[in-house]
Amino acid sequence: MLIRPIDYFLVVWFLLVAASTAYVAWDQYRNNPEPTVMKWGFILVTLYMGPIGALLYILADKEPRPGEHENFIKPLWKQGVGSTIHCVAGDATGIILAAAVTAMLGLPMWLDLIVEYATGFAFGLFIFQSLFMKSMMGGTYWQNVRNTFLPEFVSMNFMMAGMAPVMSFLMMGRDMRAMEPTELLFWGVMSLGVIAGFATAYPANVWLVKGGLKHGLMTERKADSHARSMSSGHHGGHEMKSDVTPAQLAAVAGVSLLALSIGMIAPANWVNLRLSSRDVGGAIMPPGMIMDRDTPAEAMIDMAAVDPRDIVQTYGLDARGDRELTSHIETGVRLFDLDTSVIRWTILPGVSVDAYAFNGQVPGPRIRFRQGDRVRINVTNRLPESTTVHWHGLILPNVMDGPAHITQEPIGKGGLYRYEFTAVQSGTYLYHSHDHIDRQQALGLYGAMIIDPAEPDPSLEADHEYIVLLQEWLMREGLTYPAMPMDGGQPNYFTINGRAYPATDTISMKVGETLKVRFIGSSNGFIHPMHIHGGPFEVVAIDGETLQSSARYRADTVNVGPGQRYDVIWTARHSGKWLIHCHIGHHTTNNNVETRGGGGLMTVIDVR
Ligand SMILES: [Cu+2]
Repeated sequence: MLIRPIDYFLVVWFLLVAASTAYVAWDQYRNNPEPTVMKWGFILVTLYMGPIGALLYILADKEPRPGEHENFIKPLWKQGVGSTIHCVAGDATGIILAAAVTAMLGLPMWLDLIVEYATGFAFGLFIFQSLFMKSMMGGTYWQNVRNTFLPEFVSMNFMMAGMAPVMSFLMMGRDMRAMEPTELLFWGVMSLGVIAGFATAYPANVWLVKGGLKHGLMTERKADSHARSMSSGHHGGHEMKSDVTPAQLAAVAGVSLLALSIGMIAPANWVNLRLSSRDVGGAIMPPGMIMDRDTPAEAMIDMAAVDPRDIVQTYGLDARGDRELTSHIETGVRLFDLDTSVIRWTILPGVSVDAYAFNGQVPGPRIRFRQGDRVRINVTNRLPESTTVHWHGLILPNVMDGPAHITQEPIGKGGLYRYEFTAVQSGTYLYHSHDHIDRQQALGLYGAMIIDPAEPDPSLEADHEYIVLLQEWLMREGLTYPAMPMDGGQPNYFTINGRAYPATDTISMKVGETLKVRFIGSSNGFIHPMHIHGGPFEVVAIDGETLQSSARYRADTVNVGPGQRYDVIWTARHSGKWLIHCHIGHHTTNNNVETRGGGGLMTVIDVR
């Protein structure tokens, strides 16, 4: 599935690659008078470099008019292209094959690079230089290995000096799908890496050809091929006589080694090359996240985008969260069913987030039962990762409490856990994920749990009741990341009951009526000073605990921190539109935009 703009670009790029490669292959075999090894060199390099490979072929090697190839390829820059093509065809093939294999094996990046260098060098030296060129160079295979070792070493070093940083920075960059050979992005990075490697290896190849240490381009005509009549642009024949001194060669080889070291080692200053595709492959990180050389894989996985490919259902504005969950009684136990899955959830017209959801809704369904009830909740996990559920604030047996690895083994993908307890308290509570809580609750795994008192208390009742479940979201470039108080994790959308203003509910009531608002701190890392316009309310319960009448107090703002609950009773004193909203201005915007007077954590009480 195409999930980022780069994916569309890559589809176009690889169509161009296919067309370019087909053209070069067709033209080489139909028209171009040169040895088979060079035909294959250009075909392979065009496979890696696409239109750029085709461009080099046409400008430097394709016979412009019959009989002109010999003269056409003579300029040194073209000979340099031929020599580099030859090097890249062998080296890059080895590097790309090794990269695909090491990624599948899950080797750390630093080891990948070493294996890739060794494989690339081996492919270039033992196959492309020594084996394929043997017939042209004369001599035995091992003589060829000896003769081509140093030129190949220099060329390979410069090529890897260009290719390695491209791979390190992009594979371990924001979009680590680049580490997975099953992703188009991986092959895109390989393409770009080969282009960079070609550019860094080219100057050295020009020098090697000029010095007679490497072959450039050659002409070989079918009619006289049995006579092995060949001509190389720079030298009269394939017998190369080098005028390079040992000191010159040593100096160039030394610098190539330096370039190689920098290309291989320098990126380790910025990216964590100890990680493998198995650790972080496929993760897409939020823009602005600090990722340095010691950022652990777990930190990256924690903050990574929800993979849109995991979404099982998409919901529009007609779907609501916090719907009361139906239950049935079985042998005296009240049974509820919860399941977790990845959904796409609409928070505003035209704005959808990718969420982790209980029962396909954000917030999860409202679980309501009575003090004294025996309750069993079956939780089935359909997330791509493990989870658990914690019943926040409840007095219950330890094994029913939910913290992963502390009171229970996490519920694996497809697994089920039965939570069962007797409700001894009453009031406003919440339930939420307690496995990878930093990530899962911030992506929507929470819901209200309302326990009605065994003995109704009229002083806690009002004409209307409204539950406010708070959450922050981070949505950028069509991907949803768990919002957290971290660099790169700061939220840009805010919801009450899964909707941002102006898509939030409007509460309708009449002058003189009372409204009980249950504020629930279902938010994961942010405190919201929740304020109601039109005069103070009375705080009647905190964290599910009913306040004695002497302890109740009047206020117009309560700081709702993560996990906290405030039950307040507000009286409609005058008609009009009165706001419930968070008093942090940024939390009443949608992606920093105010629509119809605000956004985010705002809802209207319409009093008539
Ligand atoms: Cu707020």
